[in-house]
Amino acid sequence: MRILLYNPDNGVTRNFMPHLWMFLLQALTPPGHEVLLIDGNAQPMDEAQIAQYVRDQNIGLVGIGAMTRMIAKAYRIADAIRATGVPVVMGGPHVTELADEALGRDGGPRHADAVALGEADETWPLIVQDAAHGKLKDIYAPVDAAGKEQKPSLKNYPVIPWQAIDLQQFNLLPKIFHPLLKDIGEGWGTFRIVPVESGRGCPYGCEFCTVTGFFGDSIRFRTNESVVNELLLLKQRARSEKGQMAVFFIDDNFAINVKRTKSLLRDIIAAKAQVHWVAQISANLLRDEELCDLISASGGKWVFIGMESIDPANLKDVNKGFNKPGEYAQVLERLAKRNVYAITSFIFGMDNDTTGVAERTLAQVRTWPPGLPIFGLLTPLPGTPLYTRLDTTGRLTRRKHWQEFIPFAMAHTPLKMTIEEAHSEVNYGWAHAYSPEALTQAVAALDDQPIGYRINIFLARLCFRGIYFPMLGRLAWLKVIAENRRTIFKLVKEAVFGRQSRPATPARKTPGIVVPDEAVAAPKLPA
Ligand code: B12
Ligand code: SF4
Repeated sequence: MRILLYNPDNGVTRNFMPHLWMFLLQALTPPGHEVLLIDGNAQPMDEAQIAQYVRDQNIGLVGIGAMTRMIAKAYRIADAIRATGVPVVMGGPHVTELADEALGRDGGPRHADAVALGEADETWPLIVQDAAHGKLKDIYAPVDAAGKEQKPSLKNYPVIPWQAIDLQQFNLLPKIFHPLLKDIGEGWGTFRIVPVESGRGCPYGCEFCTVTGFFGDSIRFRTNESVVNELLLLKQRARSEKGQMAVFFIDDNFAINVKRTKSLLRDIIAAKAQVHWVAQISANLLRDEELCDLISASGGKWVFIGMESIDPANLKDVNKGFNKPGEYAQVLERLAKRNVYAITSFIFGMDNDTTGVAERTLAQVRTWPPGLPIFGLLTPLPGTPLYTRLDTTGRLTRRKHWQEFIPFAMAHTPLKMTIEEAHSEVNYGWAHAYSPEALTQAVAALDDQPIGYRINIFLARLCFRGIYFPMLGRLAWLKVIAENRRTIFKLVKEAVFGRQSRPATPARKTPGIVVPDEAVAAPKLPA
């Protein structure tokens, strides 16, 4: 049987990284079947195109995975595929929480023939077998013989055959530049960011987060050996195609067990398996100096930190009181000293937020070492304690917000602001952190760093801008390039001719966030 695994596009950004579930299920598919992968973020397709593809390729089963924000698109695609007579199985966090919605048992239309609840590592082979015999069941749950929920162990994690997988759709560099770039340095013909998991689960139970409910509070790890071998395989692949490979450790909290993380990082160093990597780590775990040393020595370049708010009352409200805003600066300094920087994530629209929260947050961020700040709105995802709290207190304004997904739009009313005010705050954050002036400052503030590093930061900022300001299509990119032409010209000149006179190393100030009176007018929030 030919199986298609499909991930719907998010409609805002192109894919910077493929989704792990597709490769994992491909690796777990029993022999005798062929698995094709399409990530809609890299290969956008509408309903008619996907239906045609399924017919042309003689596909016998389609698997679709989606987060809540992509679920409406996922359902439309599923409907189009089912109309061709090919069965669809859906999985992932959204349908796990709302299986009845996907199966049409809530009074709405049916979108899936079957739903895989929770982690599907052990149920997927059974699903494939049942589909091959035309006997798909409605629901597949990860349970043991006694019907008790069973979380898969990661001790026998499958080998994902990275050396053989077609990754063309995930090259972040345009193909036409391959011949030109492949001979530069160690080779830059391709650049890919690949997701790797070293463990699952997070016991912290933040109120807005799906993870504790979905993966459980039992933490499970792969063996160090299996992770190290995967990194070696990725390095080998990058070398063989004269390109670069970076890794995103997608664990929810990569250092949740600090002892084990240190041991993994030591093994990576010992095996010379270092690649540049990024991981999510909560701020409280980054107090450990030795951990930070090992992060840097093992190739760690960026750490994603869910700071959420600079207001302890907000953090307490969402059960994230272990975050201590008073220590954020210290944590970031500790990383920056080792040339590791942070993607700092903030949520606006929390219950104690009032207007001006974006500027108050930026005022703090400006005092920190450079990083990539990102801003979102408190979103009640189905199945989370936050959803239940807002629903039971009658505060949801769009109970099924995912049915007409709007990026960066609230689905409930915050306590101390209006919805519109919360939207303006998030808009203010992005506009002031990613304006051309802000990007110029970001580059200037790193004047003491090598040119390659500054180009890197500039490109990262351009890409991150696209999380909020849609940058799909060439025209949008051309516009951004034109707006930032001065900084681009400066960097290119320096890369080609070298730096003319090196300024005395400036005291590091936080780049990239322009104070209000210098800032460009904030663009309008997308409707
Ligand atoms: C990596 C990641 C990202 C990446 C996504 C890109 C990528 N290429 O992976 C980035 C950093 C960009 C990202 C962004 C966001 N993310 Co995110 N992300 C994750 C993270 C940490 C890991 C995902 C992963 O690969 N997990 C490992 C794999 C193996 O697990 P899995 O995907 O769940 O797959 C298993 C099962 O679900 C199932 N399964 C999944 N799909 C399918 C399909 C079929 C057919 C079957 C049978 C089974 C199946 O089988 C798999 C194996 O067991 C998860 C948390 C987590 N631990 O999963 C959050 C998570 C998925 N993200 C989440 C959210 C909310 C977001 C954002 C909306 C955050 C924001 N406010 O901006 C954005 C939206 C991004 C966008 N523009 O679309 C939520 C989603 C909750 C929900 N109900 O939708 C999660 C669960 C985290 C959370 N805090 O709750 N994210
Ligand atoms: S620390 Fe992160 S992964 Fe863990 S529950 Fe909180 S938000 Fe979710």
